[in-house]
Amino acid sequence: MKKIDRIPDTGQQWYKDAKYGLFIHWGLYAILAGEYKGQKTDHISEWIMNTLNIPVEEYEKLAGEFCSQQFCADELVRMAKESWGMKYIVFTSKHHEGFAMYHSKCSPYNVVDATPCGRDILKELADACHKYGMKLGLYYSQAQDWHEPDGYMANTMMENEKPPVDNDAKDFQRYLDNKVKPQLKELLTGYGEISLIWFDTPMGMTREQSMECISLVKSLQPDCIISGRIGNQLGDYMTTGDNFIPRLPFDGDWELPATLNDTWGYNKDDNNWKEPEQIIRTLVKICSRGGNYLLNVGPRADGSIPEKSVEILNTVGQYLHENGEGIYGTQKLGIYPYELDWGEFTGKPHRMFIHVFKPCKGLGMMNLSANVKKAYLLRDGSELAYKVEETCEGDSMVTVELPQELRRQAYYCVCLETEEEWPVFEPLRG
Ligand code: H79
Repeated sequence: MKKIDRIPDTGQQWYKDAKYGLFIHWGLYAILAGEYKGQKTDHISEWIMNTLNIPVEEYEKLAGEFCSQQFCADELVRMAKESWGMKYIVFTSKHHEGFAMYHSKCSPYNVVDATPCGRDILKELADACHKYGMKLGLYYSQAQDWHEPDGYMANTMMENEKPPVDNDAKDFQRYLDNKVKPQLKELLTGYGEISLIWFDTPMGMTREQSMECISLVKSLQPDCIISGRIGNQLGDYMTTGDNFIPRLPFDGDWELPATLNDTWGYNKDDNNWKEPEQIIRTLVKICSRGGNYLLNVGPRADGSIPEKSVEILNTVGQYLHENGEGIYGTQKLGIYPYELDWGEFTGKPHRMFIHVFKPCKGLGMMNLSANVKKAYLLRDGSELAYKVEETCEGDSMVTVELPQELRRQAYYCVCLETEEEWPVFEPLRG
């Protein structure tokens, strides 16, 4: 595929400043929790219908078991905002399985009409987001729909047999006109302000078909951001590969969608949780390269959030509570020319933030050229001594000195106030 160079821009300051959001993957797959008729899936759990070849008529029956009695949108949104420090939420309104997690009038395969509890989950979530001033985005699988014969990857499956999917033989446009567009219209007219639509896996969609979705969204809510995965490079920002971190700063708006374990939807057997420290380092790396981190939780079928997810996110939230000034609203700096195993940098005009991940004797930054006015520990404002010098080899060098007790610590942030708007990282020279 040939890619054109273009700097993606959402034009939305809230998105550029947000840095950290909550992805929620919740659908019928949560009922199976990674296992169907005694068989466990090796893959991401929301793909179980496809990977274990479950026929549509069988999978549909799950809706009759969906009970969301533990789900409390108010509590979840409050926790995401206050404890976890997240600035936006993206919720799966319809994943590849084709099931709408809101009251759709154009498909009875939805959480109100097809389940015993009949609650409009999206309505509850949207109300809570609007109450707490949390930006709300909706994941919508526009190309894959395994419930509709004309959706990509939908099979007419026979027991224990999986014919290869011939996506080309489908009338994809018919599905787009009859389900996608009417549902997008419902989502953008029935739930108040929607700040982002998170399209995914465009597959064979043509440029015209991607444009049709975009035009519809923008005609209903002009400020609504379109994710990179609408396809044909027409998104408002660049979406990285799932769980892939760009090595270098990227020009333009971008976002990394990521998991806390190895699945998006709930899987009862997946305990491969990342450490909170790893999440913090990833968040800082992403900020240092100019992006946003969209981090996932997969609620259980009853709507409860796995305790381990809560624990990890709470710990990350504490870092943000103390050091958020060095995360939210920050921008990428230039490319620092040396490997640093102890930290990463983020910036705001006249302020450079040094996030420290390891116990250090002092913070020495070779090839950093800046007129430093002040250095202080971000969490309490206590001033730190520093030296600005030139090495014997003629390179610039800034060193922040650390008091004894800080030398033993990790996961703190130091702010350098500089005369210059942006510090200069001098390139290596021969
Ligand atoms: O919503 C999450 C994923 O379900 C969705 N994007 C994120 C945000 C996604 N859709 N497709 N993919 C990710 C790529 C998936 C590829 C695989 Fe598979 C699914 C690898 C293993 C399971 C398909 C089935 C390819 C091999 C088996």
